[in-house]
Amino acid sequence: MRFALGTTLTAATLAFGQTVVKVAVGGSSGSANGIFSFTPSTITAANGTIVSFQFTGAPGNHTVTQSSFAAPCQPLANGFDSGSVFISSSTAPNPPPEWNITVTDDSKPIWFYCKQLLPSPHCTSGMVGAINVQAGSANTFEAFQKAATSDQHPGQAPGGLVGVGASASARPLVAAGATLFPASGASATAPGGSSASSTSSRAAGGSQTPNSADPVVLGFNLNVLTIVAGIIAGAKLVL
Ligand SMILES: *[C@@H]1O[C@H](CO)[C@@H](O)[C@H](O)[C@H]1NC(C)=O
Ligand SMILES: *[C@@H]1O[C@H](CO)[C@@H](O)[C@H](O)[C@H]1NC(C)=O
Ligand SMILES: *[C@@H]1O[C@H](CO)[C@@H](O)[C@H](O)[C@H]1NC(C)=O
Ligand SMILES: [Cu+2]
Repeated sequence: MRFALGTTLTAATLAFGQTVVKVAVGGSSGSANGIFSFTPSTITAANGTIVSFQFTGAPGNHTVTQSSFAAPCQPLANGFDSGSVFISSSTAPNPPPEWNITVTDDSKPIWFYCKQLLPSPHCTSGMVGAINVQAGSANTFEAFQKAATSDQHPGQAPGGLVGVGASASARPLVAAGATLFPASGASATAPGGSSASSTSSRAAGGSQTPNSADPVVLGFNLNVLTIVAGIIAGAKLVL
């Protein structure tokens, strides 16, 4: 029984882990990495780690969109996507717009880019990032970023909250001073101008709206249930 309780506490630590890694989205004029950047551009993040994207690039209009090593500026099927966060002022709101994703599989690299095309395609300027690049692999961040600069047409198809190896449970938190596009989760423009509805499959673009059937939401609820059950079991032990 002691062992069972210990296991439950481990699950609680994973579900509510304290490890948070912040990544700045976009730079400002004069930033060391330029305007079209994620800083840091590479991070290592174990399962359960929250990667907290801080939209501090101002003025700016940026996304965090999952891609792949093979196609750095194209959305990955079933990938995550923040949508566009627009800041008009040259000073980012404080606190800045924020988007958290939680790493669910640290065994493979997670590649991402910014979809924005204006004033020139950000991905083509090297606005890409990576989580858990594997040491010794030929798939280096430098090779990924170099490949990004030769894609002149970054893909615009919307992704979802749940990605491959990392997932969000909500859209970015955007307070006064910033705007989220698309404004609502249900509508987004797919390539070719057709409208992707919330009923379309994730592979075809997916939905930005958290769905109670999403694995991440179910997983969270199951974890909460596990913890509650564990606390009850623990209480019984004490009694
Ligand atoms: C920000 O980018 C999105 C996606 O391209 C676009 O829909 C939106 O109009 C842009 N916002 C502004 C204010 O330029
Ligand atoms: C992280 O989670 C994934 C998916 O469940 C699993 O394959 C991987 O082994 C986990 N990593 C570690 C270090 O346990
Ligand atoms: C992101 O995660 C941090 C750490 O758990 C939390 O303090 C913050 O409120 C989260 N932000 C959002 C927008 O959920
Ligand atoms: Cu950008």
